[in-house]
Amino acid sequence: MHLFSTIRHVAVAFVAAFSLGALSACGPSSPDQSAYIFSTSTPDISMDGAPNVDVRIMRDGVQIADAVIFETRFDMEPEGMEAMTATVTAQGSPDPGTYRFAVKPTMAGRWRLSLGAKIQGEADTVRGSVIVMAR
Ligand SMILES: [Cu+2]
Repeated sequence: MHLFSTIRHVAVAFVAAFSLGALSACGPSSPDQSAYIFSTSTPDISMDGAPNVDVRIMRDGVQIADAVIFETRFDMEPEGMEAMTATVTAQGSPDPGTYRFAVKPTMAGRWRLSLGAKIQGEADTVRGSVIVMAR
């Protein structure tokens, strides 16, 4: 289980790195990642239980309500600990355009929630992340 989880994380990291490379090369088939803004209304979360992180995805000032989130990763990259990951579980949408995730930070500090989504009109996966502070 742990090994599988590690392999999956490595795979996700590789895909992310590849996407960045494609982006800097301005490949014609890569989606316009920079057009999508990922933000959170829950920048501060508790160390207790499984707090919610709410993420909003916007493009051109419009909330994206039809995203299908199929990749999630919660890690301590903002503190230089990218290898430290913790549980993240999708909780659906509390309102259209907001995506909720229950997380279990194992250490106080800044955590990054990275998402990969299928969005209508985009052939490729759209990726983004938000940073929250666990106290
Ligand atoms: Cu850590």
